[in-house]
Amino acid sequence: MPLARSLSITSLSGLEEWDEEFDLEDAVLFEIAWEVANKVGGIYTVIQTKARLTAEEWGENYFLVGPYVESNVRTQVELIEPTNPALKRAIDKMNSSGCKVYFGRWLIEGSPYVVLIDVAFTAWNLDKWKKELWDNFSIGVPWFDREANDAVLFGFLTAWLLGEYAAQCEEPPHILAHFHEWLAGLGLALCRQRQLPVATIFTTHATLLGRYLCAGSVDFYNNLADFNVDKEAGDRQIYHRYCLERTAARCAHVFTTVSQITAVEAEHLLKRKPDIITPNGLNVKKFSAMHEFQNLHAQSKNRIQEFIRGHFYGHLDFNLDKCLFLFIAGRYEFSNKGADIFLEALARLNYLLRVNHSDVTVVAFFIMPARTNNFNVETLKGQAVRKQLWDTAQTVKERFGKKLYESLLVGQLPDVSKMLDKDDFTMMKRAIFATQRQCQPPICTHNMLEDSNDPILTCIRRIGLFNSSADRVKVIFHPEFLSSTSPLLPMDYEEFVRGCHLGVFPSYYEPWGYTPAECTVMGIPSISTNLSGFGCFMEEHIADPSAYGIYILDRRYRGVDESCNQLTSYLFQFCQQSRRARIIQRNRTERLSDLLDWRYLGRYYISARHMALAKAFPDTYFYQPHDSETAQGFRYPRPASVPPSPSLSRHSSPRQSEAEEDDDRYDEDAEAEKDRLNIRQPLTLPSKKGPALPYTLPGANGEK
Ligand code: G6P
Ligand code: 1S3
Repeated sequence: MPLARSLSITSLSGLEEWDEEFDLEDAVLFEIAWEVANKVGGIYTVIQTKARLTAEEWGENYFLVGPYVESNVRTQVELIEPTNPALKRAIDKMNSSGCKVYFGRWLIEGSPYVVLIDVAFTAWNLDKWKKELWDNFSIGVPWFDREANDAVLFGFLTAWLLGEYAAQCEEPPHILAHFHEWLAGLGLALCRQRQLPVATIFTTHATLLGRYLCAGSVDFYNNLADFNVDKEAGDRQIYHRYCLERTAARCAHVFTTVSQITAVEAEHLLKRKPDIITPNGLNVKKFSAMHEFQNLHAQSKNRIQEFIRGHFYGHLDFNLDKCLFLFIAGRYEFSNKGADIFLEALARLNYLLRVNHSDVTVVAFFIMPARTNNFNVETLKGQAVRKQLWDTAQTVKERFGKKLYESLLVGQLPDVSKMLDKDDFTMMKRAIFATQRQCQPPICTHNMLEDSNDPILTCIRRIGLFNSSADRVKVIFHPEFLSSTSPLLPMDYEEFVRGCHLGVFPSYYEPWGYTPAECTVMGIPSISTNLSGFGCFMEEHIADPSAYGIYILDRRYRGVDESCNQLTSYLFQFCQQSRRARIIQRNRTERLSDLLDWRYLGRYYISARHMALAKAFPDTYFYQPHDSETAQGFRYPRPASVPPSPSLSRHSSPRQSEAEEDDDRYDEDAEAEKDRLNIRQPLTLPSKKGPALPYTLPGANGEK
């Protein structure tokens, strides 16, 4: 009996309702990626956060396919018997033919089913499959490229799984397979070459060549149309990987990417214009109390302040209450992720704060994993010294309290001069002496394996930001992802972000950029760029992004030095805001969460799937192309509390007079309600037929 399923996405604070009637019949969805239950980078976040919505839509007919990695399975997956009879037969057949394929539930929101394939177990097939790859696609994969070898194994195994599943179905099946990134792309090409009854989608989250070219000294965006792609890929020894990626993009029924800017890049580098843009969403957590996220900020900030007390022991000559925490985090690609211009801007900010005699201190964290051999002694010692001071204070407090209590018991006011004795003073003096330090507080929390060549450390040596007393900008490089079990900074990433004041992501190459999106849904302002998918998306949907704490740096039309100056000025402006202004701004930032929720953005994935089914099975499915004339994108108006005058637009982020400084008692609810009402004004909404215009690229040359 065919199942009739369709999805209705309901209104999110002013964003339009969307109802797409599309009978999925008996279709089955496989979503295939190397990062299924296997965290490597951003694709894991896409799949993991989207799972709940996709599982709601597809129910029992949704299967994620990824590699079997024992350590991940032990902590994230409950292995069970396959639920779908045809899939069970397919898996049994593969397992009896020398494969190791597992079935389970991924223990994340939505608890989707996962099929996990042990690629190493089938490595005995590698040479045979490489020959087949050469014979059919003329792609030769060198023996030394381990990642590409894994891609070959994973590709052949996923195509085998889909083919076997199709063979085990009693009725001709309608299979939809969504492949992510080049590592999974070969499975798609094989499905097409073997003419399997599979509708295919390929999503690229970054092009291989784009990432490599940007990391070098190439003027990427001005030369996009002119690159000799084969030569460039060959020069970088990634020609075989590039061929796998390009083949998947060319063969897919529907080709998608995560942003408009990457769509242009894909068109030039992969030679196919994406059919639809599928921006990345998040699972937005809504609190019952409106300002709970503000309380969480205060709690997490306290924990970061504790760490700072230890890290800067002996040099705590700045006011922690006037200290702002900035951070950059992500894959360690020094210039692609903009760590280079962030450092340069910090040096300029340091100068500006000094000459303006600012009482603000900035601590900038760099959270980017590099090769290390553990924490360094000086950093660990800092936390130990802090702990010792705390323990000393507690001991003295207890002794003091006891004497006070005993004095009150006998009806006497205590003689304050006798409350502390010689031993107490000795203990306190010893604790103070322990805070003496001969060196500056460390920049790096770990022992780096390549200390002398490390790009962040080399740059810090050049610009001279050494955490000295005179510096208003301090730098801490934590070359490892954060963890709540760390002995140094025991916080997970989410807690850390909540406790910071501003995320700084001045990327040069960033197809989407989850880091600023994560900041937004936690109500933390961020800086991104108009070369990142996220930055462009926000620019398009918000009338005055900076009023909402979304600062978008111009890296497209300005030179590096100019962008750096702009970044410095954003940072300096941010440092000049009062506490009250920061609180108002955080409220506004958090209000944008709905825009980044999968409940809103998931529709683009839904459209891509419908498009692919209609292309592969035209007799069963019909997809109505969107009316590009009437569809309009949603746009958040500027907040009601921001004056519309252009003369004030420079300071569209809320600023207060000196008199209001530090006064965080104000009517947050009234402020929030005013802005919310403004957001609910009648807007030009996207067509109910499908996604808003900017995400459908008319005239795409998808092949069937
Ligand atoms: C939140 C808390 C306030 C606190 C403020 C600090 O809004 O609810 O109680 O004063 O954070 O803000 P700041 O930007 O100075 O960290
Ligand atoms: C890529 O991961 P990255 O950090 O290497 O995919 C992410 C998910 O689509 C995307 O957010 C990011 O910009 C890309 O670069």
